[in-house]
Amino acid sequence: MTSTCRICAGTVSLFLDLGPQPLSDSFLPAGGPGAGPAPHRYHLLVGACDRCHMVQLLEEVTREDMFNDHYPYRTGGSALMRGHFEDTARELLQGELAGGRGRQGRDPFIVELGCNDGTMLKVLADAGCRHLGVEPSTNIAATAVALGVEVLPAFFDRDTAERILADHGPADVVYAANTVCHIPYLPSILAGVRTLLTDDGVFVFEDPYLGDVVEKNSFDQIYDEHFFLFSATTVAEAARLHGLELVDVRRLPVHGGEVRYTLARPGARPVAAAVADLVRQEDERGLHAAATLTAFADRVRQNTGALVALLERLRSENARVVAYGATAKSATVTNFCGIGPELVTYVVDTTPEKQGTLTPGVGIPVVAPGRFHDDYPDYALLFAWNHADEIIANETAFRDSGGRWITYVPEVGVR
Ligand code: DWN
Ligand code: SAH
Ligand code: ZN
Repeated sequence: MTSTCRICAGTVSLFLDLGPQPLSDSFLPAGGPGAGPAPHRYHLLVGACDRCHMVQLLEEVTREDMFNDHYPYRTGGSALMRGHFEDTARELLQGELAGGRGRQGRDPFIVELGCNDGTMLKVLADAGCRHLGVEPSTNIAATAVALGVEVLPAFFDRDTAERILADHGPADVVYAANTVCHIPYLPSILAGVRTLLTDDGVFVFEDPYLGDVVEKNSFDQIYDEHFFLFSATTVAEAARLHGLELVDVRRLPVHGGEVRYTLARPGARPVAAAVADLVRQEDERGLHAAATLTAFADRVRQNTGALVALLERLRSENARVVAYGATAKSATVTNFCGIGPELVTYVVDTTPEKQGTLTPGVGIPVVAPGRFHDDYPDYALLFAWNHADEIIANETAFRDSGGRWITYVPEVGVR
């Protein structure tokens, strides 16, 4: 099975079939008319381009079906991510957005794509920095606005960039976290960035790193919203094909391992040695070799098989098993493995919008942490494995009561 590459029009060949899936963030109310878990809607097929090597989905979900007036994810739901974005904002304020000589006295301007609840831009707004968030999920955008962040409720693309340029002038920085990989029409984003950036401006974005996903077997980073899985090799090529240059990369520990990419106009910035270093590392480990991706797909099937076997054994022993973190990622795991309420009684989540709903597809009830605290189960399957340190530190009484965490990244284990 193949599709056409969104970056270079080469042929994308399938290497991993994760089956029919619901939209990963389509939580539906547990009661009332039309209630029930969101049905399967698309086929989660993962492939790589034979020409530019970009890893991408073969089937796209319409953007308005994913990002709308009831998008449930809030960046600020994790202390780790709040800290990460506060650090990012401060680093930008001291670096690219510092006024004065480097900017020839201009009043610096930053545009954030997918600003979500404003966690990052609030720091810049409080510092008096000229900014604009672009956020199509209007319910979450309203939270950012309430914090004093300026938001354009729209999908960023080439046309939106023209509007922003006309209304605000050019941007010194376009920044995006966990957003660029969500956008199948990436060439339009890169065209928009070329429209919007000053001559020496930068496009900085961070997304889950293919290198970490393969190494840690974190296959649940793949779902409808994550259309691309980037590497230094493929981002460098995408930039080159679409009139920009990859000038820096930095690995980040958040969300199980990401890379922050910096793009600029060709020749406008020196290219950091880190770019060639990471590309060389990817070459040396054969990250884009067909054999590597096939071996990854084999490991996904093995590990998911081991997870289902463990949950079935625990059920046969009458152990009480729940899950923790109603993540978008977990839609991939539960629907691929067929893990429903018969194996996992409920899933705990702190997000008010998710509580009282059923998880997409398999329909596991989402409950507030109180239910967990009132009557600790025997096991909790950690869907929010990327927040393990924070969650386990906050839930020490669960372990003290004899409870155990089940993890499946990088391997299935009980701790
Ligand atoms: O890329 C994306 C990332 C940034 O966020 C989006 N496409 C969608 C979303 O993905 P996710 O849902 O897999 O993200 P998280 O950050 O792994 O979600 C954590 C979930 O766990 C949230 O629903 C909040 C919840 N949580 C909790 O209940 N207790 C989180 C923490 C830290 C906690 O202590
Ligand atoms: N930046 C935040 C949110 C990531 S979730 C963080 O890292 O936590 C992805 C966000 O991208 C959602 O809020 C979604 O509404 C937004 N998004 C999706 N397509 C977009 C587009 N074309 N332009 C701007 N934002 C977009
Ligand atoms: Zn390609």
